[in-house]
Amino acid sequence: MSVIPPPSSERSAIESDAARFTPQDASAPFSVLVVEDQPSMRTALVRELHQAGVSEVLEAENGRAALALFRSRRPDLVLLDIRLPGEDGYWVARQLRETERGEWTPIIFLSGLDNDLDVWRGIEAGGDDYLVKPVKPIVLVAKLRAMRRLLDMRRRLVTLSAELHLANQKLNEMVELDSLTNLVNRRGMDRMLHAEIAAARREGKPLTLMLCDLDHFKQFNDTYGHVQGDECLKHVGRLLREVCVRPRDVAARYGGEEFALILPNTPRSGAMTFARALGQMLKSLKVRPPNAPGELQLTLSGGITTCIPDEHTSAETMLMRADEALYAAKSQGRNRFFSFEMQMDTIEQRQL
Ligand code: GH3
Ligand code: MG
Ligand code: MG
Ligand code: MG
Repeated sequence: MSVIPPPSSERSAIESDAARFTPQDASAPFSVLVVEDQPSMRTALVRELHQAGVSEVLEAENGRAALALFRSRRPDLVLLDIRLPGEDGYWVARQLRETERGEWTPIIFLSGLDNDLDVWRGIEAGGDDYLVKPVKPIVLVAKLRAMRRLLDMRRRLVTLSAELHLANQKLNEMVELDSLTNLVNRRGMDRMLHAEIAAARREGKPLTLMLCDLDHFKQFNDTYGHVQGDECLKHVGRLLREVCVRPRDVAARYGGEEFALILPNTPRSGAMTFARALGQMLKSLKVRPPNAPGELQLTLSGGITTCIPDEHTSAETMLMRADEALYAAKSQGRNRFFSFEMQMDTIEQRQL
């Protein structure tokens, strides 16, 4: 059996165009795996493929060799004979599809004449098209083109959907970002707090939530203007980001001049250390609005709650508790941290 050329009449009109399999991107390599046990048929197919401009042709004479080549070389298309010694073409097609997992390589079956059932079973096994042997070169090239077109389209779709996925991710991040301070916003904080409560509950680890509020910030705005107020918020945002050194610590802008810190795996003692460090850092942060008489010292008050979450713990209960603690810190004179669990409004705290 050999590859037979198209009749001369068929060739004349379309020969120049059809003789070569011209991929859309001519520079892109295209490889074909030929699985055919008959040497003469295989040789003829390989020759035709080379003539058609296929850059790489791989050959296998049985199913197992085909599978090994497919796995190691990943051709762009497979020409697969149905009748093979040992495992048949249907088996090979099923194995190839299983190997791919989510990818797609066109498979064109090679079947004998008058074998409609072969074709049916071939498509059922995962084939995409078929060619009747002996194969006409013009039909072979036409099918290669059609498959290449589908393959290109699919690859573009895959690229597009990956880009879309990335854009979506970016959009989600933007939706959860506060544009003034670049900290996570309230929406992001809510999501992360829910997630960290669930994680801490699962792991049986302590979780600390801290709500911080700048002291007398209205007065600052009224005296130095909103623009200077915004600058202050940016400084504080940077400082909070710096103080969150562990990868899962989150600093968020809760709203206005209020900030929230989510500190996973942080017990009361750790929360205390953290509050001290934050107080020290804030002390060294000096701001000087142009219309101010000199450097100004910002202060903030913080409400802290720490717990190992159980089934009654929710983001709402933790926020409420931190907010109550914040209120206590404010009413006890500001510039301090307070926690009901620790009753940490000590002299030391007052000196922060
Ligand atoms: P307290 O110590 O009790 O917290 O007093 P406070 O003045 O900080 O609190 P209050 O709630 O009375 O006022 C908060 C002020 O924060 C009001 C507003 O001037 C200021 N503020 C809130 N959001 C922004 C913002 O995005 N930019 C600026 N510049 N100021 C803000
Ligand atoms: Mg055969
Ligand atoms: Mg406030
Ligand atoms: Mg305030």
